[in-house]
Amino acid sequence: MDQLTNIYQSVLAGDMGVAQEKVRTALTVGVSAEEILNKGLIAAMDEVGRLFELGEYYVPEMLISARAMQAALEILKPKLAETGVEPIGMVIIGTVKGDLHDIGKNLVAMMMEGAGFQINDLGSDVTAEQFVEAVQNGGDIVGFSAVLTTTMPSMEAAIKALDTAGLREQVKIIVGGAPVTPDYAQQIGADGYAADASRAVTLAKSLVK
Ligand code: B1M
Repeated sequence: MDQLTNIYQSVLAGDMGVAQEKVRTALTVGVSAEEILNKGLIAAMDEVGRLFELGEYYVPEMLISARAMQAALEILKPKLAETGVEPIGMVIIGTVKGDLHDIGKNLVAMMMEGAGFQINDLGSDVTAEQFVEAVQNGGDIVGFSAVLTTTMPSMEAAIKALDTAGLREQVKIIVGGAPVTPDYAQQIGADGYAADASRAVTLAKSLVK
């Protein structure tokens, strides 16, 4: 089995220790962090989602695969966040209310950090009030992540809360997550949408210029 297949299989099996070991090995033999991320880790999570839809995986299997992915990401983090530059802006980021999916959000935060942004990561299941409170303490960009179709409206609620608090014009708002689209972003009054973590970085940089 090649390096990427090993990583893919370990996440699918939910084996944290093996996933970390395989990522370390792949890095040692020169596989790039981007390839490990996209062809190993994210590909495995897509397969987990497919197996869940087929009824072959249940929530516990999704959870242990997610833990293996998070553990593997910790090994990749120094590579993804390699930087030496001064902070170029502060990003407040969180997965919105009702949504516990934090892997994509963590990835966006990691790559933003790598690009030189200071990060205030509020975690997952973040309420509109928590976003408002964070913006009151400073920030240039607010990033909302939603992975469930049912939690997308929480993004709009948070934008409305920032508006009501008189803070909307102080920050740029970017949104993302698997079910989110550019049209939806525009409809709820966000300043931008990004399909993945590296596009989120490009977008954030363009917004702080
Ligand atoms: Co859940 N889950 N889950 N789950 N889960 C999905 C999302 C699902 C698509 C699976 C499926 O049916 N195929 C489905 C959602 C269906 C829908 O809404 N359309 C689903 C469901 C139904 C559920 C539950 C309701 C299941 C249940 O309880 N019956 C439940 C909901 C819990 C809740 O949140 N309230 C649930 C629970 C869970 C776990 C807790 C077990 C676990 C999450 C653990 C964790 O995150 N710590 C989990 C997992 C792991 C998944 C899958 C398998 C993987 C998600 C993931 O991490 N993907 C997922 C299936 C899938 O995605 N294929 C699934 C990898 C990650 C890198 O991708 O998050 O999309 P993603 O992030 C991407 C982009 O979207 C983008 O960048 C990232 C890549 O670079 N992006 C941004 C994300 N945020 C961004 C923000 C930005 C910009 C870009 O700017 C700010």
